[in-house]
Amino acid sequence: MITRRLTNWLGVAALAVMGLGASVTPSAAQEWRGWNIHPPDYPVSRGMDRFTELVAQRSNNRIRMRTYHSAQLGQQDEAIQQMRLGSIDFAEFNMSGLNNIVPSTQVLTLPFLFRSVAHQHSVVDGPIGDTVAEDLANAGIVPLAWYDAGARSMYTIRPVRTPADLRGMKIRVQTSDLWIDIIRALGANATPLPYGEVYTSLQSGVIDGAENNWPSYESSRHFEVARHFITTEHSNVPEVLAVSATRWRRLNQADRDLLRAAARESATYQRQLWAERERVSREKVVAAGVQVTELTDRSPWQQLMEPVYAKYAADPRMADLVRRIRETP
Ligand code: GTR
Repeated sequence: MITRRLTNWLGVAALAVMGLGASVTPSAAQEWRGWNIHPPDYPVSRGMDRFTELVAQRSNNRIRMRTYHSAQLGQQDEAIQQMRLGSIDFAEFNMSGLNNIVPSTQVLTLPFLFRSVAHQHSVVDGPIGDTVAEDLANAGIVPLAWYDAGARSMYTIRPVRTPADLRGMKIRVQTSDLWIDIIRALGANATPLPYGEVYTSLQSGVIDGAENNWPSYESSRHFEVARHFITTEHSNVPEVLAVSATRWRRLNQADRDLLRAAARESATYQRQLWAERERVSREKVVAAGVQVTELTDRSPWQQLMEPVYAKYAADPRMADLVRRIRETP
């Protein structure tokens, strides 16, 4: 990589010396590198592709971006660090991986908080979303638009019908203290692991289950190894399409507006794709023989979350955000 970059630079320098540089200089050296954890056909990936196409078109190819799908640039924790350092230029992140770095993201992760997709959209697209976005920007990650990630549910290698069935099970979580506490409050043991290690960890018995939305459960093929899914829908944690503060600082206002508008349009598209993909993924895994337990009464699960709220929504700023979310129509 370094060698190739050096060659590009040397090539550009040589052409410039020869007086031919003007038309070639900006391109290769300025391609933005984007991180994405999902495979190319996933709604997030297609949303990101739409974003980069719109930016290329509207900037007449002045801003050229390339998204590396399928975690080609590493797992989430590394990508977050690289974004903050400016070695990744843009990315799409779930809030969970940011919980330990930017506390206000915890509010959007809290269990059983959003009443519906529409409620979540009013929260993230409004002043509360802007507050969290500002905190993220101060941490080096500048959000441009909120993407959907649906409701997360539990899936396990043995059937689970009540929280008591989870007792003693090892459940994978993302790197987030809040997630560790959620799983503990349910009586299970939380095991933080990168997404890319969940499949083999289920297979080898390192963990007994994990939790995610239908599209991730299906596209990661976790359903092949954890055959029991219960619709706990315990968290509707959203995701953001963001650029690194390093890049953002160098943009003028017109380019910032261009990027924001393209990101918002891509989010509208991603949200449409999301709703459809949730249905299709569910159908696919059911057809593949997954046992689905449809949970109608979530109150026993919800009651167990009291200590989580006591810990994470105690701070006055957090308590205020939670109150405002509840009051958002
Ligand atoms: C997915 C989400 C990813 C990542 C993953 C995980 O649903 O889109 O960003 O958070 O879950 O569980 O690691």
